[in-house]
Amino acid sequence: MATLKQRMAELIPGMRDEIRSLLKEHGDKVVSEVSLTQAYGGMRGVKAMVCDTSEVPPDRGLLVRDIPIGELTDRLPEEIFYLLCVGKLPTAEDLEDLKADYRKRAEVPGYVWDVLKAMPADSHPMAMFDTCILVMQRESEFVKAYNSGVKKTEYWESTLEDSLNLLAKLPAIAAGVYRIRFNKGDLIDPDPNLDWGGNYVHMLGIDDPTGDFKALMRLYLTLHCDHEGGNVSAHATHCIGSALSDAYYAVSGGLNGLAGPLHGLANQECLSWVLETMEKFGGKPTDEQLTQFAWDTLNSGKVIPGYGHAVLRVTDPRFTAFREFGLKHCPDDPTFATVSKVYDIVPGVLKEHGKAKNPWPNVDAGSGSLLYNYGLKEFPYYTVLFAVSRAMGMCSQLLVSRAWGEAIERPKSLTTPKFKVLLGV
Ligand code: CMX
Repeated sequence: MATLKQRMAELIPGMRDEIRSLLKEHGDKVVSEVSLTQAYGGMRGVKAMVCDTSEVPPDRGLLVRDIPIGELTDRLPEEIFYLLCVGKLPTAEDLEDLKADYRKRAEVPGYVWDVLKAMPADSHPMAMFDTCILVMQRESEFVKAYNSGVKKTEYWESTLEDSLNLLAKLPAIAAGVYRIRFNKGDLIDPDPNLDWGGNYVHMLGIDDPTGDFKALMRLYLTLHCDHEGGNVSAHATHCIGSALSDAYYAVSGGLNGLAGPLHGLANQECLSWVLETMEKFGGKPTDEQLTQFAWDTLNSGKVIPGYGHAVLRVTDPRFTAFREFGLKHCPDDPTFATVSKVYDIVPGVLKEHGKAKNPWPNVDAGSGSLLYNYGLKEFPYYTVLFAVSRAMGMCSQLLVSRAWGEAIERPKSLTTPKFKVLLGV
């Protein structure tokens, strides 16, 4: 832990100076204009927030600290979190240090299991997961530091403590949600010899004779790590954190946004859509059957899950990474083959439909079929996997914002009559 903290401590003064002088010299320059359509349309494209951990150029997809996500697929999640926070991949020594640090912090307080077991049996796994995070808010080191009056310039240190304490526990909590919610038997103890992602797979308890499921999960945890600052979950985390709420409040709040069907829940919806086509047509549908099914979905006023994106305008490189994994490990699996067929057909249908600005698949289009193939069949659980990974992005963004001392968020809203007055109509 000393290492990640030391590296951040070395970087933060320079980062603060850079932002301070940028604001001093250019603070009144205009970086974005807002149209009425944008004000009513989810602020799409308005450049009004900062995120230094990652970026999503529409024609390239996710860059984590300028590195294309496709070049990071062999990395461990620990390396990704380090990269998000520090801007560079860790050395072998730094990596070992972070792994050991996670191990020390991994024990989940007993009351978390009590709360989980007391929740209604039909609770959504995301509601269970978010509740576990929220209930641990009493552990916050930031709150203790804030109440004891530490200086604003030191807020990031206790935020790092909270982030590490929280992230270290997420694999056990997420695995516990799976086992309790889907009646899989007793909780499985962590294996002190395994890394963060490896332990998650171990504690889920899914049979993995070839080790391919573990490889898939490692890929999954890497690919979902972050996606710049304006998506619902990142923005919600950011907004909550700007009030100096601690990481437990901010991350659980952000994950509640991830649980929406237009965001992270799309992976559950997408697999269910794919399985529906297979059930209806007795296996992999033909081109004509799938085209008709896609049109039926659109004509009933629904979206095709896993397709479209608010920022991306090309096939999501994270979808490509999952597709390459499937082509290598399970090309003949019927669900994966149907996902491939959907990829052949749906972009053409969406183009003809003419509404979606991006007819290409996003990250949620293919991941479910792979999980399903390896025996993780409870698809309401899929967004929890997304959440475990995305918590790394949320924590790193919170940490960086707190380190440079961002202001509380407070954009100005207007009533519809006031907008009319403003526009002179
Ligand atoms: N199927 C049908 N219609 C779609 C569509 C899709 N996959 N994607 C966009 N559209 C529609 C929108 O609903 C919108 O219609 P209205 O004008 O009637 O409201 C129109 O096309 C224009 O939308 P857009 O500007 O292209 O897309 P948005 O930025 O508004 O929305 C997103 C982006 C992701 C919410 C949307 O593409 C969508 O609903 N996709 C399906 C759900 C999904 O896969 N979400 C996961 C995204 C990744 C993630 O966050 O995890």
